[in-house]
Amino acid sequence: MAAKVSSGASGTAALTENVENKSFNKEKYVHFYEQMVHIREFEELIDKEWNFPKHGIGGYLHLYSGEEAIAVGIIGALQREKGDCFIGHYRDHAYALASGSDPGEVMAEICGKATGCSKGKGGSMHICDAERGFFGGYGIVGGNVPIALGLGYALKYQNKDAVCVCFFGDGSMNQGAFHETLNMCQLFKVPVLFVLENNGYAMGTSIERSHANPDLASRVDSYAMKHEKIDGQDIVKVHERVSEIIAEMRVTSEPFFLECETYRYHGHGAADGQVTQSTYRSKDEVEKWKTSRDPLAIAERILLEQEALSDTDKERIYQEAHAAALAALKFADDSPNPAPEDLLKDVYA
Ligand SMILES: Cc1ncc(C[n+]2csc(CCOP(=O)(O)OP(=O)(O)O)c2C)c(N)n1
Ligand SMILES: [Mg+2]
Repeated sequence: MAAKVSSGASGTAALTENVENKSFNKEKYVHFYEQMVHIREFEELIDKEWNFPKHGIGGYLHLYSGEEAIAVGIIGALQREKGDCFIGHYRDHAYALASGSDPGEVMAEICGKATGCSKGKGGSMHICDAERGFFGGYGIVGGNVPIALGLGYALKYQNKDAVCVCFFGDGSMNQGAFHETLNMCQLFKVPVLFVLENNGYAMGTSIERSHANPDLASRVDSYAMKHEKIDGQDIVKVHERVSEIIAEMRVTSEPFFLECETYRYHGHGAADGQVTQSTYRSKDEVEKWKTSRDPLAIAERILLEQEALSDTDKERIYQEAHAAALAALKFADDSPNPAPEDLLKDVYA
């Protein structure tokens, strides 16, 4: 079944209404917009280049294009100095880039180079940057969710007023460990913000075909956990609401479940091209999301309306982002492969 294009803030009037009641921080949202453009250009470049053997991009590659407002809006609400941390799944390049990781190191990891953030031993699904509080991407669907409970428990144990954010997809919600985690997290009052990136599909299977109750946020009622569903395409809505939720979590130390409605533009993985993609979702559906719900276009409209961005700025930001992505790829291409004698270093035996 098709993922409905949400009626969210697709019109200008709704966007204005969304920012009118807040003291709109132009500088912050221009920065978020720049981050989203950088992530989009980075990923679109990889999409073009991934099958050229010279880059050595091996294994899996899952792109985040279309979902950028979630990573940027939420990671932008974290405070590293307090000890906030986060963990993600395999669609993970954007988490690192949103937290300020070096794009060259992220690209080098994707290309399996020694200069990569996981020393070239993890690849695309295992980007991490513990210094920035990013405890990694994970290839096992739902595998990161119990780890988030451990990270959150450590924060509580250390008496920090910090939170752990756990990003995952709709597919994770049908894993047993997901449910054990939510039960324990609510029982022990552990400050984990569970962020469901609901893009309507787990690989080629729609929500309607795989979830007995397709109202996903309501499923956590079983654990008496607070939950909410928001439009994941509007960076202002995401960031403002998440900032409020996190501020409350710092005081209560209780978990929260946030469903963000979103859409991925590319196939599930780089090998799932447009041809296979059209067997489970129509080109028309993909186009509708791209043209009416694109997070970058929504941010642009808000910033133009607020006179925080001009067409010239927009052009410059895109050029800079494209140049940065090319520079990251060059850094990766010029970097050495991991040395054979380092094979067993930095890995668990
Ligand atoms: C435990 C486990 N089962 C199956 C897979 C194969 N698999 C990889 S991604 C995926 C779909 C997950 O979809 P979702 O959680 O909605 O995330 P999305 O790809 O939509 O971001 C599946 C079934 C896996 N990696 N791990
Ligand atoms: Mg999904």
